Amino acid sequence: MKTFVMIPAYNESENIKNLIYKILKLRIKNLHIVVVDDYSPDGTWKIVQEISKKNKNVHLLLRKKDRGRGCAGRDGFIYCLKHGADIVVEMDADMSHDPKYIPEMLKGIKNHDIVIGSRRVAGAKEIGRGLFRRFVTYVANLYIRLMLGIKVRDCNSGFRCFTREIMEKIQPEKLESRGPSIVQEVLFKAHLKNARIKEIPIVFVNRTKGASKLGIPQLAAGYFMVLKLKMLSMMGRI
Ligand SMILES: Nc1nc2c(ncn2[C@@H]2O[C@H](COP(=O)(O)OP(=O)(O)OP(=O)(O)O)[C@@H](O)[C@H]2O)c(=O)[nH]1
Ligand SMILES: [Mg+2]
Repeated sequence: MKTFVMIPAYNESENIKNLIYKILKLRIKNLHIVVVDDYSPDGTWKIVQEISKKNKNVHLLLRKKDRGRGCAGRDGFIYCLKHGADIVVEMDADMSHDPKYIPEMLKGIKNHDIVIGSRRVAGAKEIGRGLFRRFVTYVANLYIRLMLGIKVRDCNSGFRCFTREIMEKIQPEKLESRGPSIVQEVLFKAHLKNARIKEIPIVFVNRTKGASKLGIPQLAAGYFMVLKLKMLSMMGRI
């Protein structure tokens, strides 16, 4: 079983090294890491490049145009499939997603298509996030669940594990989101393919280093994307 951990990263020079070594420390057999960096001005990609020279299981996918969380995620998924991944784990680079949950995800994926590291099931916790930020996520989550009819409790989690089979059905090359709405687009497309989805509780820790890339334009684009996905599915186009 070849597992790829796919990490989109932009200006995460303060986090990326720690994260990579934390994942490697898990000593999971046949695990590869690919960091998808959009030519970060802070040199995140150089750090990954250095580590990859010493560790053949660490890879850098450097993208020089077309910046965005969505485009990076799409190219990352394509990379994993092309390099023979049986399982793909996606996670953020900012240390909000603790790699310690990866073994449990890999256990859960044995009889599911997707395992989500969830902030909204019993036992989950969110640390360090203000009331306003949590409210923004709560409203977005409600909107997505109602619009797209998804039963998943945490539709905004970017900490997920996929089988190759479901990833191929999602068809990463056809993903349209340029920004963070790729998270919901992937979930909805998987839902339309009747994916068996499991949520496991995680403790989510707000980033302590580096800056957020999520702003009002990205949020607005996300709301629009959900509307578009709903329309396309009603027209039978997806
Ligand atoms: N390659 C690439 N990665 C990105 C881009 N924008 C965000 N990311 C990465 O995507 C992940 C999620 O981005 P964050 O800025 O943490 O967004 P968030 O988790 O929704 O919001 P906060 O944690 O509250 O700031 C992180 O690993 C980012 O480095 C981008 O344009 N290109
Ligand atoms: Mg984050």
